[in-house]
Amino acid sequence: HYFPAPKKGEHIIDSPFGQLSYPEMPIHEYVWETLQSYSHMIATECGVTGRKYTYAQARDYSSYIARSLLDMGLKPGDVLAIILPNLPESPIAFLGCLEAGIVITSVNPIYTVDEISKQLISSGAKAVITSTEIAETVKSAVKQSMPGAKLIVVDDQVNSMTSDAIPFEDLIKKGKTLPVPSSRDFAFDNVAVLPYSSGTTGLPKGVMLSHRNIVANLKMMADTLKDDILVPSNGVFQQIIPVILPMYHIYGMVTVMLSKMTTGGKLITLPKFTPESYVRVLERNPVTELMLVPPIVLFLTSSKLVKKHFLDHVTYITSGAAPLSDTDVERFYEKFSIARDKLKFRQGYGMTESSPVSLYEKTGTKYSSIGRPICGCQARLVDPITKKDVTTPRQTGELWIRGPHVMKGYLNNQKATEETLQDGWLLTGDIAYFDEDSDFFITDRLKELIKVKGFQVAPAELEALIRTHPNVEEAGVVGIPDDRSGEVPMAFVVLKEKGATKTEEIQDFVKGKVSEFKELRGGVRFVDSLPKNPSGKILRKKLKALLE
Ligand code: 4UU
Repeated sequence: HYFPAPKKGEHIIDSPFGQLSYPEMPIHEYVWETLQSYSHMIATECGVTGRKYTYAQARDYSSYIARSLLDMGLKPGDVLAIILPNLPESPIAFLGCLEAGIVITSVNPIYTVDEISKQLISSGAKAVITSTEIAETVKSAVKQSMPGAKLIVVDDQVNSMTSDAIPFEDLIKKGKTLPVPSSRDFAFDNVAVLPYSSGTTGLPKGVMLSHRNIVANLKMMADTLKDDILVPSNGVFQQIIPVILPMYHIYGMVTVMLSKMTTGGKLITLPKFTPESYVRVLERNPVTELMLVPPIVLFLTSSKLVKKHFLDHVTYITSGAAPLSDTDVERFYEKFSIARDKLKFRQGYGMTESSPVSLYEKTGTKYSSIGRPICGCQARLVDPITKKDVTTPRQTGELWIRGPHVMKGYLNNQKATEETLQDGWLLTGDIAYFDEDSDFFITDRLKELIKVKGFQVAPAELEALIRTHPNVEEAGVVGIPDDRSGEVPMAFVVLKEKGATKTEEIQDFVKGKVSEFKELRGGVRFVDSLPKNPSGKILRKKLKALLE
C-alpha cells in the first residue's frame, strides 16, 4: 500500500470504500478505454444549437487536433490556454491537448482582458484555444501579454475579428492527413492540467495536476460509486448529463466532463447558464443525473419554470463546491414530492488542489454532510492552534487530505507549496468535524477564499485592485452571506482623505475591471484602520465581526 504508516499522534480516518488500484496511463487513454461498446453513441451535444459528436468522432477529432498542434510547432510540456465556454468541441480540444502532451491551463471564459492576461503570463502559455464569441477579448489579452502566441478559434466561421486566427476545424481536417507522432516522452507524473486557485492565501496560483493525479481521482470516484455507474453496452442505456458547470473549473472539468466521458455518458453542453436555456435542456432531454452547486439547487426549488416531470429520469443530484444545508434539500423534496430513494441527493467535497474530489456522501441520506473519504483517500482533522489531531466526534479541526490525487504543487511558488503540502498531506484550509459514524461536516473556512456561486474569488486580488484607487490607503475584503450566491465580496476600506470618496465610487471603480461575479455586491464600508496581526496580515474574522 502506498500510504505510509500513521505517525505518532496522527489520527487518520481511512476510506470505507476499500483499497484503490489505478492504471498508469495518460488521461485520454483512460477516458477512451471502454469506448468500443458505445463508439456510435453521442458523446457531446450543444444544448442550444444541437451540434453534436459521437464518441468515435470525439476520439478521432481529438487525435487529429493533437497531431496538428504538434505540427504547428508546439511541443509536449508547452502550456496552452483553453478559454472556452462549454461547447460540444470543448472536450475534443481538451483531450487533443492531452494526447499531444501539451499542458492545459483552463481559463474562465467570462474573464476580462486583464484577468486573462494575468493567467496567460503566469502560466507561460504559448497558444490559446478560444471561441468566436469571446475572441475579441481574448485577442486583446494575447496582444497585451503574449504577442506571437498562436490563436485557435472554435466555431462556425472565422470572421474579420479573428482573421489571423486558426480555425479549429482546419486543425481537425489537417490533422487527419498527418502521421501519428512517434512515441512521445510520456511520464505519468508529467503535469497535465494547470487550473488556477488562490489556495489558502494570496493571488490565484497555477495548480500542477499530473496524469496520475487525475486518473487516480477518476478511479477513486469510480470505485467509490461502482454500484451506481451504468456504462452503455450495445446502445442499451446511456446516462444524459447537462453540463452547466463551467469546464474551466475543476468540478466541471474532471468530475463532470472527464468522468462522464470515461463511462460513456451523453454530455449536453450549455455555453452559459441562463434559467431559460437550462430549463429547455431539462424539458427536452430525459436527463439522468445533475451535477450542481448549491445556488442551482436553490434555483430548481424556487423557479416556477422547473416542473416535476423534468426530473422523472434523474436518479442522483450531486452538489459540491460550497455548503448545502438540510433545509435546502428538504425544500427541494417538498416542492417536487419525489420519493427520497428514487432521486438521491449526494454531496461531494472537492478542491482544485486535489483533482478535485476527496470526500463523498454516498448514501444520499445525510444531506448536510460531505460524507467520508473516497476510495484511496485519507483524512485527518488537525487543530490549527495546538497542531494536535482531533480524535473525538464533533470536535473541529482543519481538514487534511492525503492520496494520489493531491497536486504536485503550485507553479513557480515553492513557498505556497510548502505551506499547503506538509509531509504528504494537503492542508485544505477548511474547518470540519466528524460525527459518531465518521461522516464529515464542513463548518467554516480557515482560509481567506470567498466562494460566489461556488466559484473562487481571492480577496487579495480585489484588495490589490482597490488599493490602486487614488484615495485608498488600504482595503480588506471578506465574503458575507448571500441568499442567491452563497457569499458575495464586501470591502472594508481605509481612505487617505476621509469624506472625499463615496462607497459607491469604490464599487464602480471595481466594476468592469474584474468579472461580474467578483464585484463588491456585499458593499463597501469605510473604517479608520484594518485589524492586523503583528506580521501585518489582515485579520478577516475581526473584520467580519464588525458586521455583527
Ligand atoms: C462546503 O470547489 C471546488 C471543487 C468542488 C467539487 C468538485 C467535485 C465538489 C464536489 C465534486 O464532486 O474546488 P475549488 O478549488 O474551487 O474550491 C475548494 C473549496 C474547498 O476548500 C471548500 O472551501 O470549496 C469549498 N467546498 C465546499 N464547501 C468544496 N466543496 C464543498 C462542500 N461543502 N461540499
